[in-house]
Amino acid sequence: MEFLQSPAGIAVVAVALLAVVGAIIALARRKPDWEDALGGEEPGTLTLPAAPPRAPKAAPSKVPVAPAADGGKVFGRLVNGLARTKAQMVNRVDDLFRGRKKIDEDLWGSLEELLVTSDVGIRTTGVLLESMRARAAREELADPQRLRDLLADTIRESLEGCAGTLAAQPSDGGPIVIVVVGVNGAGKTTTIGKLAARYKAEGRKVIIAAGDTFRAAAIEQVAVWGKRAGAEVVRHEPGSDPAAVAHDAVTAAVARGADVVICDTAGRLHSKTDLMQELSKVHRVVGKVREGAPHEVLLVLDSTNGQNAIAQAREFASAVGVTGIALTKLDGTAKGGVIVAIAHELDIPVKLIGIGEAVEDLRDFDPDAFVQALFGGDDSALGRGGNSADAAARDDELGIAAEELADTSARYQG
Ligand SMILES: Nc1nc2c(ncn2[C@@H]2O[C@H](COP(=O)(O)OP(=O)(O)O)[C@@H](O)[C@H]2O)c(=O)[nH]1
Ligand SMILES: [Mg+2]
Repeated sequence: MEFLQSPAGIAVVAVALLAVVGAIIALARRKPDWEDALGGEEPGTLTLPAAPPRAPKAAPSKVPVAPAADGGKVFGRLVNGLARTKAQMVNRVDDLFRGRKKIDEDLWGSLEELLVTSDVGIRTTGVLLESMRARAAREELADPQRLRDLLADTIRESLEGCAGTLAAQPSDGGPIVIVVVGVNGAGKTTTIGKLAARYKAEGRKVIIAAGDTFRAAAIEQVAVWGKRAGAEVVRHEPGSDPAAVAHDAVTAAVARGADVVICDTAGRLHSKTDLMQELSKVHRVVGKVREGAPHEVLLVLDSTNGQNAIAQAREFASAVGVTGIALTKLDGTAKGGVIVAIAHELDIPVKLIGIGEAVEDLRDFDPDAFVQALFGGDDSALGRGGNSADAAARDDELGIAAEELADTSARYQG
């Protein structure tokens, strides 16, 4: 104690105290490692570092992860658009497999019935099931739940085989000529409008030929879409020769350096023979104006027609060479399973799908996204109403009176 009261002792205690305080300060100021990783904000303003990613719980399913670059919005619309088909097909498959203990003939039979009644069609269902049975046997599958993945895989494989993309811009620098065909009401004009808007957004100059001259309202409908998309419309009087309209549109496109010509056509004439003759004339005439045209003959099929769409496709394909299919109105139907039949039974690639009435509802057909939207687990988008329901709001945004378009469309339909 005497030592502590001596000057030397006081000095030693003071130094010792300073050392301890210094060490405490140094410790307090040291940044934790994660703070360095986050870029070293001031302590106190930091939120806790994110928990490390969890390891996947189960073996990853082969169903691909939803593309989420845009926060899943685009994919969400696809899920929403396919909700009815999902309910008809996939939710019933889930009900079928639930509680089943083994894969037996009864299960295969029920699955067959379910697919046939989902517009997959008898023949295509047969092919799908044959392939599934072979794989189930090869992989010695015993759990019915595994058949769900197998069904998704088998459907994806068949869809991959039929997916295609629109013809590329011709390398000679001239316009690409697209002729759009299909029965009345299939969605030709709407698809043309959406397509024109898409090309336009890519910075291309678009001309639309109002080639359904059979009815005045059809020409007006094209004019409305042309205005909406920012595309020039070439039109003649109602009742005039559609081949002449197409001729003038392609001539104008070549002369003015346009990039894309899209020709609308009639879907119904006095007779089917008349219609097919008219379409082949359009085909010949655009080929005369521009060598190699049409570069694309797009057949628009209405998915709500289910199996009938297949019969229509066969007729058009045999009369005019169809190079691609646009399958519309998938949002309004439980019959989307027809796309699997189209893949199997027609030798024509599906290039576009329509999942609603808004411009963004025309999509390149992506089999992976399609199968994910049907078989994926996220039902959050369901029940929010169809894609058509909120199309009107966007129509306003585009500066087009929704009534104007609906009215023209209705008159044309009527
Ligand atoms: N819900 C929905 N409606 C569509 C789609 N495509 C077209 N339609 C509607 O189908 C109707 C007929 O379309 P339209 O383009 O006039 O058919 P067209 O006779 O072949 O030219 C119109 O009311 C369109 O808005 C789609 O993908 N989804
Ligand atoms: Mg039309």
